[in-house]
Amino acid sequence: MSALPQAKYLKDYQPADFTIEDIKLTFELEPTHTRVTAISKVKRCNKAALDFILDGVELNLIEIEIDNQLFTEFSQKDELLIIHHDADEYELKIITEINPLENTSLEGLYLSGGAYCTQCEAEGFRKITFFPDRPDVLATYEVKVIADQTVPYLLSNGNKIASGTLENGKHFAVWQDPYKKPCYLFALVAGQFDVLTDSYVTSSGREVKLELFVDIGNLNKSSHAMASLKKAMQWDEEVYGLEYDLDIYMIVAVDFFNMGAMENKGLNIFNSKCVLANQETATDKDYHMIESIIGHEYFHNWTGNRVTCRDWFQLSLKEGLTVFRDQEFSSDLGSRGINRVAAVKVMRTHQFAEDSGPMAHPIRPEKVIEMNNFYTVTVYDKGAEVIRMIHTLLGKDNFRQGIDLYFARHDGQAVTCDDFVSAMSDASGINLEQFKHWYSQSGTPNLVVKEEYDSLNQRYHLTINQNHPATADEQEKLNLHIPFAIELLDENGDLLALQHQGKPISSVLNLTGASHTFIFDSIKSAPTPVLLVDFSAPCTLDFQYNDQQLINIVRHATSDFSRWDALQSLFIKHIKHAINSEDTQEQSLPYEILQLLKWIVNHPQLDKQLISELLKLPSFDTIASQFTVIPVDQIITVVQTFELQISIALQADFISLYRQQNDGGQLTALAVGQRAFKGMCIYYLAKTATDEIDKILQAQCDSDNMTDVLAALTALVLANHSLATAMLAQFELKWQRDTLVMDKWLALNAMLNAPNVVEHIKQLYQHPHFDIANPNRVRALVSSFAQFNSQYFHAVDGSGYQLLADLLIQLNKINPQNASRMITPLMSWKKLDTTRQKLVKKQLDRLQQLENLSPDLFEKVTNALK
Ligand code: B3K
Ligand code: ZN
Repeated sequence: MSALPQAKYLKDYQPADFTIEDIKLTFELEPTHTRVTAISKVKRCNKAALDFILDGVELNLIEIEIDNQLFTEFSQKDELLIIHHDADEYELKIITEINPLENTSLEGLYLSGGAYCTQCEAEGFRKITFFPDRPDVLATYEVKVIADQTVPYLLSNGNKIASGTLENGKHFAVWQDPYKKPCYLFALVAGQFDVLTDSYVTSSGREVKLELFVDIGNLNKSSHAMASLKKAMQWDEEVYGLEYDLDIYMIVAVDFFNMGAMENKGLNIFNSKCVLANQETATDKDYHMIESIIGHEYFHNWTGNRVTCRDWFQLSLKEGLTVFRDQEFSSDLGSRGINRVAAVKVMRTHQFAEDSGPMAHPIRPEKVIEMNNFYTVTVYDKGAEVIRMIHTLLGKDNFRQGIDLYFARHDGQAVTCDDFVSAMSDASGINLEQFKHWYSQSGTPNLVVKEEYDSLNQRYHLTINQNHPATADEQEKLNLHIPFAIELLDENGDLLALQHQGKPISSVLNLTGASHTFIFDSIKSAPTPVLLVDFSAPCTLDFQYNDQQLINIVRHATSDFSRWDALQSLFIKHIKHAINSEDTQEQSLPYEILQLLKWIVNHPQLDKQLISELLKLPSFDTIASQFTVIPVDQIITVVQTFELQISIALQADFISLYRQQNDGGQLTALAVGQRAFKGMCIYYLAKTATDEIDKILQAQCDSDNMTDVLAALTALVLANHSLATAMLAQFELKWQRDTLVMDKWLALNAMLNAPNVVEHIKQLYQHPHFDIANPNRVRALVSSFAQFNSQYFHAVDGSGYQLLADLLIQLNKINPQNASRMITPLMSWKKLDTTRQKLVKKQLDRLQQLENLSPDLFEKVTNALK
């Protein structure tokens, strides 16, 4: 048996012994035997170091030369090439051969639907050539790509400096990237595409060529991505004074891709799902997602590429910061409240679960087996929350000065999270020493808040305690510096001034100790506190709100986020109450809440998209996170009961309001809001079928707007409506040739609320559209099932868990990275009841016993079973 995968530790970081400052690469592209010639300038950095050690995986080594002489003084061990050579500087030439066609891991150089493409982050460059594959080795690259003329576009990073034809029907292009970069930002693409070209003039007046490469025939779906790119370029100039730095910016959309997109310098590679959109084929959510990912990858040009990570433990340096930047970009362009709601949902649904499960890790992990396992909601989304807290503590202007200082100090370097925090505190003069524990400590702090109103002195006291539950990776925790934003409302919902002893108090309270009492003067009657406004810190909150206080917040709070948050608390409070109570009378939503919902849906001023968010009950996972043992069946029953109640109580409102919406298929914020609102109405309407409602549903299924069609189909599927099967068949017939739309169809099938859904999914493995080697297909079908079909995923015969494990066993061989991401729904098994625990454990045991279990799955399964 091969040795078990080994962990690497942050504490063991050492600077590189040798560096490569310049590399010339030549690729002679052939599907099964691509020849890669790498000529590097090697320099010894550590005089005491003996050998130059390079990484290489699945490479066929052909020849090595040093300073133009054949070189044989090397050895190979595991996945390392060891060069025994005394000189301090030399030219190293390595020729290797690789097989893109057989590369199903989608890491390194592979073929995606006939096009060559690369993915090197985190450690994929070692599948292309031998190299010190670590982010602190920064080099300039010159890349020559040679291929048959049947492959017209030959692309790599930087600017094209030469191209031409060769003998034997071949041609070539040479690219030069003047900016030093780590090898994870290397990219090569070669294939046949349609190209959308455009240009952008930067604030200093330089013209940048923009090129978007899509599969032949897809130009009619490319304009939104291009428009988004230009908006992102402008936003970064306006908000951070950051301009693009090369003469050309290219984006390529490919079908086979492990994640959303990749920020390779000057040549972003995108999952086609995150680029292609038109009104017929993409939903408003897709449009929003595309804009935000295009922005995200563009923003990496500075936060990630110009300043990169010293080592992979520092991943949040670039990812947390860039997610924060893309969230702000979306909020500036669209609705701040809605964007905040979306970000907080990710935190509460996924990040809190990760932090309380077997893979808990700080945003700067200390121990890693497979780096690809750490592109997590913790590193990305909690990382962004940590940056947001710095923004809150420093204020907008200081934050901008901190960013300026960060670039002034570190442009062109590979640095650490500590370097970032130092720039922030040096620029602002604000001490962030205690705050830094957010980087090293995992887990979700729990804040217990108590109030006391002293009517005699008209004083209000708020006592906040911070508690830190132990996590799988760490028992002992430190107190954190927590920015705790509040508002106080009077009984009419008016905002009260915050003051103590005649001085105003900032609405952001600084909690640093285990417990602190804050005192507010001149409060004339017991107020309603709005706590953790805008989710000012990634914490859970315990406060004994009564319904009236929460209703007051929903009706009056200044922040849309806080209104939504209060309504979520109200729902959760009553869901928990219903689950814990024996009395069936208690298992329904109280009349006051139904009245509140009626008031909301009929509100003339509230943004329609916000209304549709407000009306949604919390997700299964959000509710589950409230329990130590997840009452799966009860959650499902109570949610169904409440939704049915809402749909009956508001049926007439939903029908008449539905009929009033007239979005005309536009893309304006107003029209997007109207479609979201209609979607919410029919979601509830589908639960109480009448002839009139059926007609509405049928008509919306026939719409030529994908947002509408998908909303109608989702409503039918989740309500187990008699029209569901026929409408899904109609959809399939219409869209069978559109790959991305067919993924939506797969996902809908996986969500069918029907006892035979597992068998149905197995049959769909044979569908001509399904391809187990394509992550989009696999996730559309199986992850949608695990995430959105809680009832059947958690079926007590274990069939849901087995379906997922069977798939993971296959994916372990084909694409370990994808397998490892898809195992998430099995990870938190210890929170299930004992019957279900046994069923999941059986599947985890099966995985653990696999021969050739990939390091990716090994790390997850081992932790899960600990
Ligand atoms: N940096 C890439 C993610 C790479 C994932 C490697 N498994 C995309 C992004 O965050 O922008
Ligand atoms: Zn990123």
